[in-house]
Amino acid sequence: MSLERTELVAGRSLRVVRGACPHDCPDTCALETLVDEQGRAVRVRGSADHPITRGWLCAKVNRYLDRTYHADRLLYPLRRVGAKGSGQFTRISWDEAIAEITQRWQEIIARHGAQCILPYSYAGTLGLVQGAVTDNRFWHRMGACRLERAICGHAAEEAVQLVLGGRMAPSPEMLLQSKFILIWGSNPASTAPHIMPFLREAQRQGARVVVIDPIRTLTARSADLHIQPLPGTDAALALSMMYVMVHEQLHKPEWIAQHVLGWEAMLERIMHYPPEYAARITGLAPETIIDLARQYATTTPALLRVTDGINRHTNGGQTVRTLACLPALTGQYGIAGGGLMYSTSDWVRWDRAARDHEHEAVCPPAPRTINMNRLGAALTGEANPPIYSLYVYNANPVASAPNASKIVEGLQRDDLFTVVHELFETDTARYADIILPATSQLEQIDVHKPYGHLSLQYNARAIAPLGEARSNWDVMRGLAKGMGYQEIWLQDDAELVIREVLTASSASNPLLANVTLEQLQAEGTVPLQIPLDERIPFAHGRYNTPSGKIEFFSEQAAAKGYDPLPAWEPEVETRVERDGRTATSLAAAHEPLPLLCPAAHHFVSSSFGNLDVMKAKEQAPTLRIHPLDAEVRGIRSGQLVRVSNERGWCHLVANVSEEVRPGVLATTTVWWPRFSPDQRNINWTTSDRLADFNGGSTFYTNLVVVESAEVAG
Ligand SMILES: Nc1nc2c(c(=O)[nH]1)N[C@H]1C(S)=C(S)[C@@H](COP(=O)(O)OP(=O)(O)OC[C@H]3O[C@@H](n4cnc5c(=O)[nH]c(N)nc54)[C@H](O)[C@@H]3O)O[C@H]1N2
Ligand SMILES: Nc1nc2c(c(=O)[nH]1)N[C@H]1C(S)=C(S)[C@@H](COP(=O)(O)OP(=O)(O)OC[C@H]3O[C@@H](n4cnc5c(=O)[nH]c(N)nc54)[C@H](O)[C@@H]3O)O[C@H]1N2
Ligand code: SF4
Ligand SMILES: [Mo]
Repeated sequence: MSLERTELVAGRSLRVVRGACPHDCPDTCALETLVDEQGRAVRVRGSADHPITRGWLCAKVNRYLDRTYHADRLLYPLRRVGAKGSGQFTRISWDEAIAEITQRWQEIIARHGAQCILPYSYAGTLGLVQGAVTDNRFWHRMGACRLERAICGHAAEEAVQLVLGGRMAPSPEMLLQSKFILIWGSNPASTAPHIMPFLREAQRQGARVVVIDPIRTLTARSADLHIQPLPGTDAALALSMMYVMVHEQLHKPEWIAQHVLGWEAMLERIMHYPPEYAARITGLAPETIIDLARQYATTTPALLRVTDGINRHTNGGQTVRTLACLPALTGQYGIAGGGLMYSTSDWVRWDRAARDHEHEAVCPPAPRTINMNRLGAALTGEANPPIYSLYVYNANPVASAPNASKIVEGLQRDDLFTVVHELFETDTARYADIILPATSQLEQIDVHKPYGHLSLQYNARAIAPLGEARSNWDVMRGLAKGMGYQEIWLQDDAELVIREVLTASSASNPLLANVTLEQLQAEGTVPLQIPLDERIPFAHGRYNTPSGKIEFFSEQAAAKGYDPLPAWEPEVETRVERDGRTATSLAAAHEPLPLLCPAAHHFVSSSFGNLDVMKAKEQAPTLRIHPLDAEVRGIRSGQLVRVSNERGWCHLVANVSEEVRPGVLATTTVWWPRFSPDQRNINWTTSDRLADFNGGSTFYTNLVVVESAEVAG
């Protein structure tokens, strides 16, 4: 089959196997793995012929073989022999593991019901089979507790849905058509690196790039202008930009009249945000706001890039909703190089019935749902009846979920039966009763639908599973057998599953027309079938909202109890008063400051956090603090500091730096607790409070006190 080529390297004939990067990253790179005669992968590289990957990989996945062949890979099922969390395990067979797990589950189901079994998973792999299918079929058949997968972009997704009716970002190539690129609370140089060459090229062609971020990120450093507002104030900034546009008549009333619902009501709201007022809230100069509004409104096409970073605040939903309205004021939607670049997820959706089989008569009705942001709370009393078994895969909640001390407390419960399916003995796996070894992406089959561009990517198996590692779906198949579930859709292998979902999905979506498993296997990369004139989102002027228009005013929002209009609300934890009074005053040493904990350049959440080479590049779990704030607290670079609040504390290494604006702190996400001072990371301080929209996470609404650890002891 042409899905495997060979290549002669130093006299050796190596197989070239096509794959997909499985990580939570909008780039979904096309991989090529070179495999030697012994079946060992010797190199992983980016495909040269992929329109976005273009022959290179990021700093993390370039070292994917270090991850795959890491000495710490879990190779066999393990059973706990010491106390929970002690890390003492003994090897068992797969048969023993499956028998023990299914027996415990049968007992729990008989005594308490399947709603007391909670599967917890997120972004280990974004593949169709090893992600979505695994997340649904088996658990629906069991009638297990549902998981609200709200840890990442839930609030933003709902915001974009309310305004535009779907996530229809343009593909990165469209950046080349832009003349003004506004990157707002997004750091693609680290989190979506393959858009950077397009951004550079656009800049060379004369486009202006402006970054709005409280931190001087890698992306901000190469921008033409960097604006640093206080966190959580962006909706006020956007409303004020609209104020300037309206006052200076830079907006397009005819376009708005034709395409927007609720302009009159919105206008009234906008009038509350003159630049002088927004300046006090955002901590910016009024002139900065006026200039930005003028530039944005008078350069066309103007593209606004917003990603999930900015939505992780208690007001994150309304913030993203307000930002999504901005392009409409000057008619940027529907033109090449203009509009909103959030996510491409809704160009194509997998057929849900084929993917999940939730509709099957054998599946019990949906029981309760638990929001993953509340994991710790759920394990320590919030769930009633209690959770008696937790099955973790594709996730590392002790490192990556908020309010981690609660999670650890829950995981120590004697009456909780915890199974963790993992490649490594993570801080979460340490608390397992049974650990199951997982395959890496090179050892499994899958297909990937990206959220940052418009090509499907097949992932062929490049090497045999290491040790006794099994893929997520293969474990589900084994557990289904162990539970006595007979359904064929719980036994199909990965290829059959892909074929079934593709067939059903292409029947209802012309963009997938004629895409077959064979084509994916032969070509690796298969672009969605989008005619040229349909590549510009919303060029037809139709929006998938109830009114068919861009909705500034939203009945749907009102029905959910939200403000029917976009708005700025202060965060729940903040130094910013509604009238902006105290926003920019220097905080006294004992006063708390807002702490941001965005993505690290060399980790993906906690993934890669156990590779020495990545740890070395990230250096240490640092706290960036502005010289003015450091001085008040007597803190110098390199010393250990303690950050704390009512939820918890952790130690970080101070980095006194002008990369953060005064009054704002920053660390990076996330160090493994076990590689951190005191075995705890920043999530010992982050909040499990839910965002304003859709149960979203609020990692970045986090006030902490900072003190020298030498004083605090
Ligand atoms: N290298 C790397 N790549 C990743 C990841 C990773 O961990 N590492 N994670 C992946 C995942 S899971 C996701 S969801 C995406 C996230 O991709 P991004 O959204 O780009 O990532 P973040 O770093 O979370 O946030 C982006 C920026 O938002 C800024 N920000 C936070 N709050 C505010 C605010 O209130 N106002 C403004 N203006 N800016 C704010 C932060 O300072 C940060 O620089 O990246 C993916 N890619
Ligand atoms: N402080 C702070 N915390 C954050 C964030 C933040 O900005 N700040 N960002 C949040 C965001 S945006 C996200 S998306 C979440 C992500 O949270 P998680 O989804 O928990 O991500 P990771 O911590 O990377 O854990 C993924 C785990 O899956 C495992 N894995 C990989 N492939 C497979 C596989 O095929 N099978 C199995 N069984 N396991 C596999 C990996 O080894 C890894 O340990 O983190 C959140 N946490
Ligand atoms: S993490 Fe992102 S940039 Fe890196 S290889 Fe994967 S898809 Fe590409
Ligand atoms: Mo995420």
